[in-house]
Amino acid sequence: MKLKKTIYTIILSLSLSGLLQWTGIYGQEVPGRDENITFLVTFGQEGETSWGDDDFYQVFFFAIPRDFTQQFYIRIFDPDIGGEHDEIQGDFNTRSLFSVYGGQGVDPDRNEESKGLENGLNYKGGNLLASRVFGDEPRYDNKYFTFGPFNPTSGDFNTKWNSYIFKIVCEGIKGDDGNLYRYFLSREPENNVPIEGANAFTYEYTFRMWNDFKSVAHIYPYIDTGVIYIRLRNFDWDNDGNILVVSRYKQGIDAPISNEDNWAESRIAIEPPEVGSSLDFQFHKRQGELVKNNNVVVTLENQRGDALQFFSSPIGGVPVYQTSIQVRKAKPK
Ligand SMILES: [Ca+2]
Ligand SMILES: [Ca+2]
Ligand SMILES: [Ca+2]
Ligand SMILES: [Ca+2]
Repeated sequence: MKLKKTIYTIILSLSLSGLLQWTGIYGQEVPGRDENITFLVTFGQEGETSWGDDDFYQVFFFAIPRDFTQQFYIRIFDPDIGGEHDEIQGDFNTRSLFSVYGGQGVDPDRNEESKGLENGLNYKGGNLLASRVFGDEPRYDNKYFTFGPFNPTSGDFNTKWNSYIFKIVCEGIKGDDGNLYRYFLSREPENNVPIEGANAFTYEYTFRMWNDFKSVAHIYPYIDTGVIYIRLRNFDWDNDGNILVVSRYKQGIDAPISNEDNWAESRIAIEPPEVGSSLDFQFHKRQGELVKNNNVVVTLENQRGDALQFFSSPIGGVPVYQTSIQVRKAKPK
C-alpha cells in the first residue's frame, strides 16, 4: 500500500510539474519558436472571408508569471499594412487597430466572452491600457512598434497559471487588405528580451503558411484532465495538403481539411496517456503546384464545447510520439 501511495505521489508531482512548466523562454514570440509559422494575419473588415480570415479580428493573451515584478513591453513587428509582408488587394487602404487590455474581464477562464470566439460578443473585456491605429506607414514597415511599459500587476490574475493575464486585440477596422504581423513580449522597449516563464495563447488562430513545400507549421493545444475528445475545426485551408494530429500516443491522425471559404470539422478521441500534455497539430503543404499565400483559421473544443487554447510555447514541450506506450498497450493481460 505504502509503495502504491509513493508511486502515486511521484506520478502526481510529475504531472503537476509538467502542468506548470512553460518550457524555457520561447513563449514570448508569437508565433512561437516551435510553431514554424511566418505571420499572424488579420484582414480589413471589407475583405472576403475566402482570403482566409473568417472574422477580421484576432485575440491573443500573454501570461506573465507572478514572480516577474519588472515592467515589460509588447512589441509588434510590421504593424503597418503596406510595403513588405502584407497582402495587397487592389491598393493598400486598410487600417488595423491594436489594443492592449489588462485588469478584470481579461482572464478567459473567468470571462468567456474575452476568448473572442463569437462575433457580436464583447471580446474587449478589461481595462484598455494602450491602443494605436496603423495604416500604410513606411515608418513601421518591416519594423517594430512598442506598446508599454506595463506593470505586471495591471493584468488579470489567474490562479491556475499563477500568472497575470494581458490581452492584445488586432481588428481590421477599414479596408480589405491583409495585415501580416508578429508579437514579441519583451523586458526592453528597443530589443526582444524574453521574460522567463511567460507564455502566450489564443483560442482562434489565424495564420499564414510558408510559401514553401517543405515547411511544416505546428500549433500546440494543451490537453487538461477531463478531456475525452476534441473537436478540431479549420477554415479556408485551400485543400493544401494534410493536417495531422500527433501526440506522445498518436503517430499521426489525418484530420478532415477545409477547401475554399468553408470550415471542416473532426472529432478526435483523447487517450489517457495524452492527458497532461500538448498535442501537435501539423500543417503539411500539398506537393506539386504550390498553394500560395495560404491563410488559415483553426479552433478547438473539448467534448463539453469548452474552447481549448493554443500555446505559443507548448506546455511540457513538443510532444514526441512514443512507441513504448503502444507496445505496453498491445501486451495481453
Ligand atoms: Ca508591412
Ligand atoms: Ca485594398
Ligand atoms: Ca503588417
Ligand atoms: Ca486559405
